[in-house]
Amino acid sequence: MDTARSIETKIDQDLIAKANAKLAGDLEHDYAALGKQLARQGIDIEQIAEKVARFGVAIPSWGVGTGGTRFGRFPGKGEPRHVFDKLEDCAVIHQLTGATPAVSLHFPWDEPDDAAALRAKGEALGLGFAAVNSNTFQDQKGQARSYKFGSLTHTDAAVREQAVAHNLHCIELGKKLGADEITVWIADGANFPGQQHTARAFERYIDALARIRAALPKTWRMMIEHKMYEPAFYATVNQDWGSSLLAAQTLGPQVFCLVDLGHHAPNVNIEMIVARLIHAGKLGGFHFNDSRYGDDDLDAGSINPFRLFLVFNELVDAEWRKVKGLKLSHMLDQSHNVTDPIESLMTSAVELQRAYAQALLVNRDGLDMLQTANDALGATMVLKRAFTADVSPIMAMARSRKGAAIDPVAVFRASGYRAGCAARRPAQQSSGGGIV
Ligand code: RM4
Ligand code: MN
Ligand code: MN
Repeated sequence: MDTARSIETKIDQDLIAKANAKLAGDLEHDYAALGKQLARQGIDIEQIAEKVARFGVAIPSWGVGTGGTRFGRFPGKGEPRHVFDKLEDCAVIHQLTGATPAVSLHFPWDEPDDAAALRAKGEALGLGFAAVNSNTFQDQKGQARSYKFGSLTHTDAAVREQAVAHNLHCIELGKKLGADEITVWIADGANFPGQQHTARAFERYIDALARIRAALPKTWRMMIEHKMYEPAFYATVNQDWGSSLLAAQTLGPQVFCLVDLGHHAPNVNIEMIVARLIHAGKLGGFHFNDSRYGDDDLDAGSINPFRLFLVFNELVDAEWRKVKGLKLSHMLDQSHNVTDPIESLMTSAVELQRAYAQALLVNRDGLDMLQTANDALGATMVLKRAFTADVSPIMAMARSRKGAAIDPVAVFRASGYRAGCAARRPAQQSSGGGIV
């Protein structure tokens, strides 16, 4: 969805236009200079800019509230109180970046009293609904059975039943909102060797997922998300991409693997996992974030931008090879503990576009030749050349042409939006996502 279609703009469009006018001259100059530089490599900057402009990533509704750790949470002023407030913040992110046209909701955190009203609000704000997420990793008030020892893979069939029913409910809600995907991440696992029967837990996982899949509309996809550890510290049931792929293959054509960049051991080669899942026709999408040690949920590109580039390099390569049936859902999954979530989400979306733009600069035919000739240094230099290019003017131009902000953070700060939120949203317990 385009910002131009948005009815309720939260930040004065005039403020954006005025701020852009001040920067437009420099941007034209930088864009033209980069265009000349790329032309010498046979690259048409306009083609890159068009692709970057079309790139969108979904905002996780749980990311717009201040995050926390198990040691504490330090909420900022003007946090969203409920899903409607969250949508407004997401609309601001999209208004200023033009890069986040959809929102990924998490139930029951975002459970609406009136799904039609929520859908209408999204439409009014120019936002669509990406994958819905089920939550069977926390007990909710009034819930009959506890997830302390698992959900979809629990030893007690009644608990599994409850967890399946929740997922079916999420699908129903998603249908009402116009979504067409569900992401299932479970916390099920064990803290101690021997606690859980490794093989049987996985069998129960497949059985429960098969029941959810049976309720999927034909046009829907289910994505399953692996995670190495946390909250289970010895083993998780869907621990790694191998388990995830096995489950997705067993479950058939509507089930795909979702890669959350933070869900692997620190030195794992994620770009290779991406390539393998593409090969298997089972890569469904991403939860983008960055990490140094574990599932840190830091801002995309903030710790290891080269790794992010290498992931996008695989995606662009697959596009270049015209891999059939590749459909990817891009989502952020981050926790913002010390920054304004809106600022973090805006810059993260831009960092994804940066990695994408850089990957588009890779001379694929040249790389192919160098690889065939076993020219290791030459080949790696092709990637480095693309990665070290400053493509900022491309993203800025894409934003400017959409009426979004050339400098989103500066406009956000000048807009007083957060102070306005603080005045109209009295502090209270966040409605979820801010606490994990
Ligand atoms: C998990 C996982 C899921 C997300 C929850 C909040 O670690 O990344 O995708 O739904 O956190
Ligand atoms: Mn995730
Ligand atoms: Mn995670």
